[in-house]
Parts: sequence; structure tokens; C-alpha cells
Amino acid sequence: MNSPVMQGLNLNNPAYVKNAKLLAWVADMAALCKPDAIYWCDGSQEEYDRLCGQLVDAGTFRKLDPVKRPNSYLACSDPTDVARVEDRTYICSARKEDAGPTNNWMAPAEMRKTLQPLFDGCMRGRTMYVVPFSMGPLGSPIAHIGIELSDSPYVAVNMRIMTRMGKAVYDVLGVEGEFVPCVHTVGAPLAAGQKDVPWPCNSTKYIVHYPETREIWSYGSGYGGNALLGKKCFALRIASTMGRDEGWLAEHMLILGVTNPEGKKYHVAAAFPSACGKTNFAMLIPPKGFDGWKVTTIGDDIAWIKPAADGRLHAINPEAGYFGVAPGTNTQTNPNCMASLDKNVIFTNVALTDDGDVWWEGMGPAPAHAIDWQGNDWTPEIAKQTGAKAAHPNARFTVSAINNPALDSAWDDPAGVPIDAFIFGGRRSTTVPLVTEARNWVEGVYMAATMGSETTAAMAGGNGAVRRDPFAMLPFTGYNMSDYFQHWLNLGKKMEAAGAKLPRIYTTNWFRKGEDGKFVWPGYGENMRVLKWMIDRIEGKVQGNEHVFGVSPSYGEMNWTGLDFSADQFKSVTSIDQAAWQKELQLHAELFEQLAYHLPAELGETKAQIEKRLAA
Ligand code: SAT
Ligand code: MN
Repeated sequence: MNSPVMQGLNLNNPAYVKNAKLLAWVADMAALCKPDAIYWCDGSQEEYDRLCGQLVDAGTFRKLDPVKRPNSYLACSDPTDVARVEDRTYICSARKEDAGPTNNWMAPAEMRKTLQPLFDGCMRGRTMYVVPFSMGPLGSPIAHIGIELSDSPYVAVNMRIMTRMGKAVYDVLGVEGEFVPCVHTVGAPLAAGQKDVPWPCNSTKYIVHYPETREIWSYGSGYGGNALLGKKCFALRIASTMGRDEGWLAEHMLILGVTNPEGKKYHVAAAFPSACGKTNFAMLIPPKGFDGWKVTTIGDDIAWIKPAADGRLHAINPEAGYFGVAPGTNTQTNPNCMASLDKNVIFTNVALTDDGDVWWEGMGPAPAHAIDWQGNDWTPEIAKQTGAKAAHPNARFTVSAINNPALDSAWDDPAGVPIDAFIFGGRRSTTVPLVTEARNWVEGVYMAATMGSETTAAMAGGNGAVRRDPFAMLPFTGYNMSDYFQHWLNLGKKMEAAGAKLPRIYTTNWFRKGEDGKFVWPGYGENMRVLKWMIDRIEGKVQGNEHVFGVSPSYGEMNWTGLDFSADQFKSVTSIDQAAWQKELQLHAELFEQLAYHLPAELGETKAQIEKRLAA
């Protein structure tokens, strides 16, 4: 009785959509969500422009000045819908232990019962967009297809930038191909004649994953990580469980290529928590003193990594665009990024200048007047008096990878790039040294597992407190964290047994502060100096100094050409304080207690060895 056809709703699918499972699912979801219409996205430029025009008419988008910022838009969200909502994010595995203590869990049947009344009629008065996308190069053996149903045209246009989105996906999907079903609603149905708001959302939010059936259900938010379901929900949470089952890794990592003056190229995958500079590092321009060095971007946020036939780990970027943090981005901190933002950009929650352009804190000289992200007048004087921010600290840009002048020629290669080194970097004002190389795979996994970081604006309520953020994956591992550690250890063991070459593992911390409360390390492009030391290690050119948990550079091993950085300053970012580390290991112990179920024995043993060395 409830079929969409019975309600007079035509599925209206184009002839090229032939996948029986997909058609049945869309019909079911339409029957549940009861949209006024269904629109099948084809991914064309014409469609993108048309949907952006609709968003302008609806007041969601503001078209920016066509000369200053061609074909670009500004969206300002509801002030309560500005970041991922980790406390509303659920992993609904059949067994609670499989979600583990770091994820919110609810039994699948109970969650389905909870969501049923929320999704019933949730799209009334709206159009349901059918968004076909591929994570990874279309048709590549390592890519996976998803279909997102969303009542948000903002989601549809962002997905066109962030993924390979469009009707070519249906050719790959065919009649019987598999896809990850992703349902998203802003949770704001419209009664007949009810006027819409620019950014519809609901104060009730649910970001739900069913790992066994590989489904994603998202309710109540229009914000990036909650709504662009190909990103964290699919490419990390669901993909990490696929990787566990199939022997590969889905990681919160940028991927970059670094070429030395002799033309030799290395590839590095680096994990930092959200809003800790992954995009900046991925687009780094080598500073003075590094003539002939080149850094190129493969990805800025997510890596899918698989053992390849050559015995090495190969990584692809499953995404096709960047959803990066705007504040702090400028021509000094990230010139390649600023160039990427010249045209064809969607900005979210930055300020609008009087000449129809955008501005954010840390972009450059402040305008005399602007409209802030909440629609209020903003001037430098108002900011001084009230502390009002022109842009939200988690304001974002959405831009295609092809806008990036430093894009690596292999960024789209279905075979991926071979990884030479992993980097794990936390944001720590004390304790953790600038860079350390793990002595072996197990110690590297230990360092990544016990990583801590000060929280940032990318998570709702992030306020700078230190929390453990294993592998920078705390909010993104779609299964039990200890099983995830075990998966990393197993992969290393298996590859070593096969005589394969494992990447080196490094930890970094760009964020140590001096007694004056200021960052000591200049960061940004200067991080090239650390990157070069890593490559020198790989090439066997430098020895480093061995300490309690690994190997760090001596002052003389670093290239300091073009940077005034004294041995004392270097000491203050690399020193290892015994008392601070004893405390730190206490925190590792607390983490291991929390993760006791299935915690790999090797990690406890590694901790005991570090403690012994520290006491000696
Ligand atoms: O979750 S988002 O992708 O929106 C941003 C982030 O946390 O990296
Ligand atoms: Mn991220």
C-alpha cells in the first residue's frame, strides 16, 4: 500500500539506471521519506550550475563576484550546524564489542526502530536527489561505489566536487554491481505552503553506520562530515571495516609525493587529526635552501592503502576534491591552496566582503567591513570589542583537486602510489618531540596507537583539551579500536614474512610551545626540513640520536639554509622530559585499560620496554 507508485510518485529513473537492487532501494526509501519529487543527478556541469542557481534562489548560496571569484559561492549554515557531531555518531554493529569502547553503539534493530519514525516523511516538501559516486578512480579495482539519497541540493553539488559523481557510475555499477547505500536528510520536512529556511536542519541528529550491511543513515545535519556521506562515513568508517575484512587499510591520511634534486621520488602518507594542517602539508612548497625539491599532492585527507603485487603498500586518494579549513589559510601558509581557491569554489561559513568576495581570519589584511558567517555586520573594531569572528573557526572550502597547481600526475592512477613512510602527527604544546622515527613496525604502531592531540574546531565543542586520538582515527575507525591496532600489526607481520619492504613510521609534532606560549617551530613550508631528514634516513645518509622510544635528528643533521633556527630552539622542540614522559606513559596506560578487550599483547610489551628505558 505504501509504494511510491501508489502515492503517485514516479521514480522517474533514467533509462541508463538498470541496477535492480538500486531501483528497489530507491523505491523503498522514497516510500519511507516521502519526497515531493525524485531527481537523478547526472553529474554534468549544466546540472551543477542549475542546482547552484536553485541554491542562490533559496538563499542558501550567495554568488560571489564573478571577476574576483569566478563561478564561486558562499553558504552560511545554521549557527548550530557547523561541525561533525561525534556524540551523535553511531556504529551499529551486531555485537557491541565490535564497535568497541571508542564508538557510540546501539543494536541495529533498536537503531532501525529509532530512525524509522524520524525518516518517515522526513523529505516532505523536498526533492530527493539520487547522487551516484565512486570513491577512487572510476572502474578501478580498488574503487568502491556509493549512492547517496539526500534532500539537500547543497550535498549534491558538494558531492560533485568531492567525489567522481555522475552517470558514468551507472556504467560501472551495471545491472548487478554492488554499492554502499547512503541515506541523508536534513530532517526538516515542509508542510504545504511552508516557506523554507536557507539552511534547513534539525536539532536532533543521528549519523549512523551499519558495518555488517555496509549502510549509512544520516539525519538532521547539512554539515560536511555529517552529510557528504562519501567522506568520513563511507571512506573511513565503513571502508575501515571493509579493510579489516579484506586485508587493507582506510586511513585519515594525506598522501604526498616528494622529489629530490636528483629526480628520485618518494611517497609519504601522513595522519593528523582534523584541522591540524593536513591540507597545508599535502600542498607544501619547499622553502629557501631546498632548490630542486618538489612536493606534489595525491590526497589531503583520506588514503586507501593496499598491499600490491610488487610487495609494497600502495595508496590511492578515494576523493576528488578538498574540503579544507579556510581560517589560517593565506599566501604564506599555503600558496598552492590559495591558488586552488581562485575559481569554482564553494565556501561555507566564511565572511562576505562588501565587494562580493570572501574573507576569513588569517587570510590577510582585514576588510574595513564585512558580513560575518552569521549574517551580522563585522568590522575590525567590533571584533576587538566583542571577539566576534568573521568566519567560523571550522569554516570550509570545497574545491576540485584539479584546481591544485601542485597536483601529482599520479593522483588519479588506479594503481596508487607506493608508500615509503607513514607520519603520525598530533597537536601537542609540550612533551612530544618534533620528529621521531620508530625503530620498527611494532614500535611505530605503538606510537600511532597512543598518539594524543589537543581538540580542534572540526569537532563540535573542540576546545584544546588533550585527548588520545589513535592514528588520528578516534572518530573514524568503524570497528573496535584494539582490533584495528591488531589489523595494523598483522599487516606488518604478513608483509615482513613475505620479505616485503615496509614503510618507515615517524611521529611528528609541529605544535610545541615555548615559555612565552608561542609556537617554537615555524611549521608550514618549513616542515620540508623534517621531511628531508626522513628521506635522508631512508637513504641511510643520517644516523639520528636514539632515545627511549625511537630516533630523532641531531641539530647538525637538518638543513638550516634559509631559516634562522638556533640549536637552543631546536632543543626546545626535541627535548624529552623524563617526568613529562612518565606522566605521558600513565596516560598510555589509561588508554590501554580502556581498550583492554582484544588489546594486542605487543603494545603492552612495547610500553614496558619504553618504561624500562625511561627509568634507566
Ligand atoms: O568531517 S569533515 O570532513 O567535515 C572535516 C574533518 O573533520 O576533517
Ligand atoms: Mn579530516
